[in-house]
Amino acid sequence: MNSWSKAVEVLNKARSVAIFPHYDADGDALGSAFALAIELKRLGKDTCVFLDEEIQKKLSFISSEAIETVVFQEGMETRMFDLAVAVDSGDIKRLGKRADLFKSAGATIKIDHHISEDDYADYNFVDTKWAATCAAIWELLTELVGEISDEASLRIYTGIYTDTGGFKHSNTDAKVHIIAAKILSKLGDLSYISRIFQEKSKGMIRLYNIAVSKMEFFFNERVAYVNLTIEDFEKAGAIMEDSEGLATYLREIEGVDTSVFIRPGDKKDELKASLRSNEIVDVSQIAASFNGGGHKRAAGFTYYGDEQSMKKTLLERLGRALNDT
Ligand SMILES: [Mn+2]
Repeated sequence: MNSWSKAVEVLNKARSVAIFPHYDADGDALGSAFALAIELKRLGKDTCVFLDEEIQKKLSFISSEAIETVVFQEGMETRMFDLAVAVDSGDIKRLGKRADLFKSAGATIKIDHHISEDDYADYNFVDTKWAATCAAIWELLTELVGEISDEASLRIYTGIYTDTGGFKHSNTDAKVHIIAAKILSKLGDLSYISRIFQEKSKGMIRLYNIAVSKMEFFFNERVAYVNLTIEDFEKAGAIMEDSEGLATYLREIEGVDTSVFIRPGDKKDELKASLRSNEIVDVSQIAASFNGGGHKRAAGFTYYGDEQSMKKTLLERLGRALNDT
């Protein structure tokens, strides 16, 4: 018995499968969802991907016209599914409005690589050592179908590419290079994927400019902190998506271990914090202390209240984490 045999058994038995990436779906969540959906459809299963919101334009190439994709709305009529699979979603809250729909399926599976205690599915396949959920999906599909299609392979490559920051972050391991090598040997030049993710809108460049002018440093310049307000976004002519990558950018500053990027959330008094670190602070622990989550080197949380009080508490905790080591 290998570790995927139960998942293979449950997937084989199901005739209809609903797939759930987390809300604010990123490359790994969408790559996992569509790679799995494409292969399940190939096996003749009734397959649907449920999302909390429309896919952002940049990531729309990961979706597939061949796959039924539904943006879920409260009260929406949906059919019953034999099986629901959540991908890249550490806890049930990450499924947003779709949590009840997920739980209503005949059986549930979670496949994920975030630090979490929430085993919310009937069958939980979780390993924080997977660089991306797409790396787990590759293993699972290899067991399930043998030869993975080019369409699914492309999506797996994309998820691995995004979660490893283009094979640069500390989670980049031999396994993802082996998977990528197998995919590249089939699909050839995939450099257009890195071009898609490196491309920056003018709004983004103007926003980065404002961010640089607002940077603050703490603890002997080992923490870089930027808070961008609605007014900053307006001044830059930028949309929320344009702030992506900003936390990672701040982490690249010489001498910085941990970067913090704060932006407004969707609701009033809601703040979204993104944390990145190089080698000292375990930002997943800091994020967890604010009811957030993530990985050791990349995590985030949502805060309700004013920025100054959040900043005070956050800096105290970061200071402690830096001195503890
Ligand atoms: Mn992921």
